[in-house]
Amino acid sequence: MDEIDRYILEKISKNRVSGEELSKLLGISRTAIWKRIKKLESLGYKISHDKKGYFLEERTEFLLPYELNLKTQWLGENYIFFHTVNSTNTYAKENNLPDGTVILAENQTAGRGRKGRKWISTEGKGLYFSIVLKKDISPADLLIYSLLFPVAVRKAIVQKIDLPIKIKWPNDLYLNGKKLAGFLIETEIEGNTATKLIAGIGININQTEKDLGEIKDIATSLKLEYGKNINRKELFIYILQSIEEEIDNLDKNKIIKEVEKNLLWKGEKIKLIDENIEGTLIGLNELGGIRILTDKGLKDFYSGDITVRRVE
Ligand code: BT5
Repeated sequence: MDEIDRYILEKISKNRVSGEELSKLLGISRTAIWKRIKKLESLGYKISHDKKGYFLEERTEFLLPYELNLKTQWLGENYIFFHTVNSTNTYAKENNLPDGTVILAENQTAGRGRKGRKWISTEGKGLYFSIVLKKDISPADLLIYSLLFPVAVRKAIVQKIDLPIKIKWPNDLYLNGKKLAGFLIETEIEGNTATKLIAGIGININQTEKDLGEIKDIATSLKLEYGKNINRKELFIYILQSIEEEIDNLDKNKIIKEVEKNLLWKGEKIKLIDENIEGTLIGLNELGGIRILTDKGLKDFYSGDITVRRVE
């Protein structure tokens, strides 16, 4: 989208304007105008055309940079939009991007979960994005950073829509027993310190059961639970604000408290698949690890790769 596209959009959003008039105003051919209209349509703008000319009926649903009025200071100052990409995390990994970069895609062809698992992205229905942080993060703070993202995303959503969203340690969001959002935290380590952190965030927003397909029994969306379509642009702007705020005022104890307060399966019997441990989920310890009461006593776990499963 360049200045000419934006000029056309501006014109046809107020009045119906003919191709001839646009062509005169811009000093380009009518064919060039037509091509640009087609391009705008491919970006999701709904444009009608009759004898009198073109008219913008509806703006695009897609989160194009031009459509977003971000309220953040530094997060998303560099904002990269894709209609389709393999994975926003892979893009962030393979490119040297400045601190605070946000990459968003409407569709991912190879969305990733943890440990080679897949993340399913339905075009235009969710929020799939990655955040690049370029700062030195000590090993002790890494867990806090990975808890920060679900805490901030949860906060932003519940402030807009009152829903009982829970945090499944270390970093999934659950709603009414199903997965609403997943987080993939990847780091580049030098020596003992992380120098680059990529937080990949996938949130189901307007998916129907049909959109979720094979995962409909384990996954849900805000629309499915709330019963209404959600304005993704507004919510995304709010989520970035919430994440920026949480990073700017990084408070380890507050983050741990927030997770503890909204912890999924707290007090219930759970299983750590990888560790082959079963016990009662007590809560979080002062470092952000989870505390489990097993038959051998209290045990704490820290690794972000642990998968918690409830024992039925
Ligand atoms: C995650 O992994 O939950 C991390 C997901 C991170 C996705 C974002 S999207 C933007 C960025 N770019 C990427 O390529 N990834 C990040 P994990 O905890 O391993 O969970 C993966 C499991 O969640 C899968 O095996 C499925 O069972 C389930 N799943 C897949 N897609 C889902 C969806 N859309 N909603 C809910 N559950 C899903």
